[in-house]
Amino acid sequence: MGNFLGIDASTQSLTGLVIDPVTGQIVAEKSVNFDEHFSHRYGVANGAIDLGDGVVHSPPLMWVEALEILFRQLDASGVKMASIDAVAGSGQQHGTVYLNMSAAGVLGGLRADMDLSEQLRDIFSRATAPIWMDTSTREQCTQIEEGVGGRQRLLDLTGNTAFERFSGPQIRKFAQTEPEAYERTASICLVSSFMASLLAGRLVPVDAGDASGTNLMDIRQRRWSPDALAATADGLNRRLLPVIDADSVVGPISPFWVERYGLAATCQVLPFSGDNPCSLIGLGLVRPGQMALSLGTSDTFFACMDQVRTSDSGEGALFASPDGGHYMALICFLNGSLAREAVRDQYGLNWAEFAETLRRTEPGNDGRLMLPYFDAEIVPHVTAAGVLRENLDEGDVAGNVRAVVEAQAMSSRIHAEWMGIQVQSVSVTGGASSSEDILQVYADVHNCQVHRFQTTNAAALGAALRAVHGLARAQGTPMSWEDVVDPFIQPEAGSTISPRPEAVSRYTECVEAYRALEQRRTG
Ligand code: XUL
Repeated sequence: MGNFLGIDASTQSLTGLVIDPVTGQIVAEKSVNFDEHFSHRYGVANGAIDLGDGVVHSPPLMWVEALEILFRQLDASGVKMASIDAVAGSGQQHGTVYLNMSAAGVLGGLRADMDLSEQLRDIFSRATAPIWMDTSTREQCTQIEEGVGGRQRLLDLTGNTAFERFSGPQIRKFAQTEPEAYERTASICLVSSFMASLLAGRLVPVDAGDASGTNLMDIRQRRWSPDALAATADGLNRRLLPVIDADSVVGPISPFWVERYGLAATCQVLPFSGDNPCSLIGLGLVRPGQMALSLGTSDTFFACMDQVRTSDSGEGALFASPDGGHYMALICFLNGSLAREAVRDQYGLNWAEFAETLRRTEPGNDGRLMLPYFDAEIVPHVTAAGVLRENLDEGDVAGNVRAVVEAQAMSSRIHAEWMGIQVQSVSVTGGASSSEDILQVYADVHNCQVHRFQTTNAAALGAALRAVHGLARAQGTPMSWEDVVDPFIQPEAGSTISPRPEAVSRYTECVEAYRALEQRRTG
């Protein structure tokens, strides 16, 4: 067995991670940060373009350019590109990429002597892609729910009520507001399937994990729901390829990557999935009842479940797990790292000072609370930005630092109640999971151990592990999910964080105070 590559196309960066499944080691990990490379050329900040009124897009051509930079970096890192047996990936969820009728032909005839971005410049019917941070489709959400026979019906059918960021409402808005461009659209990809298409040199379908984040897929059947398609936009069925099993091989990598970067012609491409579904695998959540936390641009808190369970309040999301059998329950906080950064920047701190401030302040923050809506929020549903402080002065640096982190941790506890899981331990990933002081707050608030791992990039790792599992199956030597993931999910020695009894009991009260404050604000 050779090496396996997982690629994570996230909001702010593109990461490649190569694993050796035999030794259980990560042999290379490289990241291309979008702002660093492209803030001038594409006008992005934090990987996105804020167009106002809740409209947030990213340029897909930027992801194309980043993919070539990533392959150059991996090559330079000393990894033998020809040793990669298969590649799978992960993409920020919900974002949609709109392609015209030339796309399939151009992807199929890529030339190795030209940059990818140069060749793909004219394949788009919409220059930018709305991403998960876009909150501008409330009207379309209501229309889609009504169109399928009500909110409850959409929830029963797809596992989710209509969310502004989900692909269906975004597609509907595009069809309504730019009908000519929609007409010119031959194919609609998600970020995940778009990136997979670049590698395969042909249009690759969406897997069931990421398709669950569209409001268009029948969650039990794992295929597009005709009713949801009809309620969303005319002619949508012919613009989408059928939903594919995440564990299937789509074909060999395009000769473009073979000739230009030395990949083996036999290297196989598997479908990409969403970043959260891939993190589920990368954190080893292939058994029901386990919980994990991802502290990234968004913060997400999620669990592996063995059956469909939906959130009555409609704020939780449900996805099919890319392991093929389970489900993933998730809550997503838009005010994740961006809120932590807003506080850090407001008080002119660096991360070390931020951590030091957390360390010297008391759990419970002496009753000082913050609702950290630096931007509109997904969970709980808050339509406009507005930070609220209680017993907390805006000039109080230490109080604000602790308040933002405690708010995020307490909110994750309150809003995960619908999952009905007795949290035993939490596995963590994402950039901020390297901060022990932030994780201590989560351990205390959830009264459980918090585990950290070899990499903070579980989405890319999960993608690489999916490639191992899928290729083994395709080659007639199937492996169990446990055998695939276990070598990579041994917590780093000495890195587990345990709850502190005194802090735990203090948070029992604080959580109720926070819940009451939140209810006053959100009605
Ligand atoms: C999940 C969500 C985000 C994105 C970006 O529903 O919207 O977590 O996947 O990471």
